[in-house]
Parts: sequence; structure tokens; C-alpha cells
Amino acid sequence: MTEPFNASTYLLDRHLATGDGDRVALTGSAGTLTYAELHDRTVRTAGGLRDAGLLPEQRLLMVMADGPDFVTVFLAALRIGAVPVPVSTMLRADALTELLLDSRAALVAVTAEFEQLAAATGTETPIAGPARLAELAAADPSHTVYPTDADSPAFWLYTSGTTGKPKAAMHRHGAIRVVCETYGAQVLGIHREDRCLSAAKAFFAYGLGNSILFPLAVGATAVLEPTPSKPDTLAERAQQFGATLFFAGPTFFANMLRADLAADALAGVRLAVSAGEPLPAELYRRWTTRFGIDVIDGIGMTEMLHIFLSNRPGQVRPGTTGVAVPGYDLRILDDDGHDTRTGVPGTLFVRGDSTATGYWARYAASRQVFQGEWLRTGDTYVLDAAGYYTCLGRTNDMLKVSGIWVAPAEVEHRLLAHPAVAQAVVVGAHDSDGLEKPVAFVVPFPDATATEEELIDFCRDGIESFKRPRRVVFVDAYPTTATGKVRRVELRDTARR
Ligand code: 3SK
Repeated sequence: MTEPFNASTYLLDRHLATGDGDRVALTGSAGTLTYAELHDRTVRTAGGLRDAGLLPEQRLLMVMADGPDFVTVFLAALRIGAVPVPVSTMLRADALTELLLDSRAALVAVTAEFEQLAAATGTETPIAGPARLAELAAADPSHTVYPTDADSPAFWLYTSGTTGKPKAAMHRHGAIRVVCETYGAQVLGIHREDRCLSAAKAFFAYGLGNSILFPLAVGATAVLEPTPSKPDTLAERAQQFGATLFFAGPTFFANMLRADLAADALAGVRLAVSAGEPLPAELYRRWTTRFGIDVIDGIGMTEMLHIFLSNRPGQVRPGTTGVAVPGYDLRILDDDGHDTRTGVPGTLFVRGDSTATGYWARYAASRQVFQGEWLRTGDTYVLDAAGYYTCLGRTNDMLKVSGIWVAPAEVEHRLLAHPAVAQAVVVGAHDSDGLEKPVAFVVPFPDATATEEELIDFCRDGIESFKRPRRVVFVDAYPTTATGKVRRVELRDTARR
């Protein structure tokens, strides 16, 4: 017989059993809840949702800002065996309608900011807005936990990569324990005195781990911010609520450097984490020099729930993504499916127990990505002699220039070494001969005066000449996905026009 396991009781009830009910579970501008208060709200909401007719395995779509209501609804749904599906709070009504149809959600939970948006979908699915959520949180408590085990369906997260149709990665209850006990415990070394603040919101796998799973698993505190993440607001919250772990992505770190923040703006933070995209070595250097806090770069995927390859605190090799997280195995395969040698790039595959069980109702995509025990990441990586992994870009982002593969990351890295360059993204576009050549989109530092020619010459001097961008386009910001990743596909379209 399989052992009972429910992720909601794993994250909550253990702290009450050890007498830690008075510790602060959640804090931030939307309010503070102790573990006992969060538990009470969760068991009431669980009872309320069950009474409202939500059945085990039925989906509950969540369009919710980060805050106590998000956490309560997520945990309550897990508790009754239903499947919470947090979705991006940046969706337009048509995109939200698509997810409602795809997920066949039985209920939609929304915070005040998204009530109108949900109504605009014209959905017949019942919508639980703030008033209804408050009623549920005051329902009679129900202490019955649906008999899930580690393999029971737990929650879904939609992903589309940077292109393509959104697909729901289906996660099991056991995956939550896996990421908490591997990356959370063994890489972050998270402990009960930590306070986690994340620029990535909780509807995103990265934010979900940072803001809910890791802190609650150890009785620590999540600092939640419902408003969109901005450098000055988060720096203020970090001070106000005593953040010790700070999570963001490279674009956010770059924006922090451009914002008018004091050098001690993050005093009290013991470690910063970067994920979402590779953190260029130069950006690492600038950020750590300015704020005096180490940043560990890692890579995760929605399909793996969280980070499986990461640098370690105190052992960072800037520009690399580090080494496998304990509990995960990695392979780099060439186009024929053979393991590559050290120094030879290929596609990264990963194996570990937090892998999603597949994509909901997407047979072909599931077969392509979930290959037996292994998951194909779609990222091109190379392993160096010291055992560190470096990302060279998405497998389909690689450029072939003059018959030779060029990793956009290498050209971006060179551009970032120029003092005028705050951010750089390189994509391929055809020249007047129809040949693919690198084109750079550069965000300059305020007041910088570098010209296109100067940056091209700078690359010609620092990397093999054929890799230099043939054009440099200056931009204020990049188009990004809902989760903050640069939409290279859009830049490619712009470059090709
Ligand atoms: O994009 C990432 O690197 C990431 C990190 C953690 C969890 C999920 C994702 C997609």
C-alpha cells in the first residue's frame, strides 16, 4: 500500500505539531499570518471549497496576486485533492479563456485586481472573487484530508517556453517534497530564520518554490508583494520585512543596477538567486560589486518544478550555471543521441523525481519532452573540465554563421563587457545575401554615448570576428514573456523586417 502524503499537510501541519504555530508564515504589504492562522484559514477554505462542490482532481484556476489568499487557496485545494492551477496575472482575456477551456476548470479564484478580467472571458465557470473567498475562509473548518499519496495529481502550471501554445505541466504531491529537500535544503540551505522575497511571482514555478514551498517546508517566512515587481518597491520591502533570501532573474538584476538604489539597499539579504535565463558573468560582477551580496545562478524548468542545476553559495563560477543539484542527473547529448565529450556542446537532458508526469492533453509535445526517465530541456549546454555547465542558449536559438555554430550568449557576454551596455540580446537575421548573421539588441546605460560602429568594433576585437553583430539596435527594454523571459522570437522578427 502506498504511504499517504499530502503536500498541504507537509507544508503546514508539521509546524503546528512541533509547537511552531506562533511563528510567522507569511508577511508583506498584504498582511501577516502565523502558521496557526494560515492553517486555520486553509482548513476552513478547504471545507468551503468542498461544500461548494469542488471535487478531487477537478481544476481550480487561480488568477491571483501574491498574498495570503493565494497561499490559502493553493493549499486548501491540495488538501481536498483538487488541482490548483495558478496562471499568469498578465494574461489578456482571450488568453485566459484559452486556459479555462484547456484546463476544463470547475472554478476560478481571483483577487480583486483580476475580477474584471475573469468576467471579460464570458466564462460560465463559477468565479470566486474576494467576497466569496472571504466567505470560504470563514467556513466551518474541515480537518479531513483527501487520501492522496506522493503520486496523486497535485497542481498544474502552464508553460509555453518562449514560443508556442501553452501546455499544462502536471505535478504530483511528491514533487513538492522533492524540490524542498533537494534545492531548498541542500543548495539554498534554507532554515527557519530565513525570510524569502521573490521578484518572480508565485504563479510561475520559480516564484512558487521561492515564495511558498521552500519557506513553508522549513517553518521560515515568505514576504509576499501583490503589486508588480519593481526594483525600488522590492528593495523597500526587503528592508521593511527583513528579507534574507532574494530571488529574481537577470533582467530584474539589470534593472536594479539601473535604478537609483543605495549600495546597502539589500542589507540583511544573505544570498541572492538568479534563474529564468543565464546570468552573464559581467552582470554577476556588476551586481555583486554594487550590492555586496553573492548571487547563485541556476536553471530550472516548469516541467521540473524548480532548479536542478545551480552554482553553490561561495563557489560561484560566474557565467556558468554550476553543477547538478543533489538528486538530479544531467546528460548532454548530440543530435544522434550520444553523450558529448567535455567541451563539446549538445542538448541538456535532466532526470530527477520532481519531473512533471506530462503535459495535460498534449500527446506529441509530451513525447518530445518527457523521454522515459529523462527530460529534454531544449537548452544547449557545454560541460567544462572542472565539471561546470555553461548555457549556450536555447537549442533553437543557436546561429550558424559562415557554416559555424555561434552561441548568442558568447556575443552577448562580449557586448556586456562594454561600459555603455546595460543589457544585450543577440539573435540571428538574414543579411542582404540571405545569410544568417548576428544582430544585437542593446539596452544602453542612461547617458551612455556608444555608437553602433563602436560596439561592433568592440566585438571584432574581443571575439572571433565572424561572431560580431552586423547590426546593433538600441532599445529601452525587451519584449518579455509573462514570466519575464526575453521574447527572442519577437526580436528575431524585428531584426528580419
Ligand atoms: O526558468 C527557470 O530557470 C526556472 C527556475 C525555477 C523554476 C522554474 C523555472 C522555469
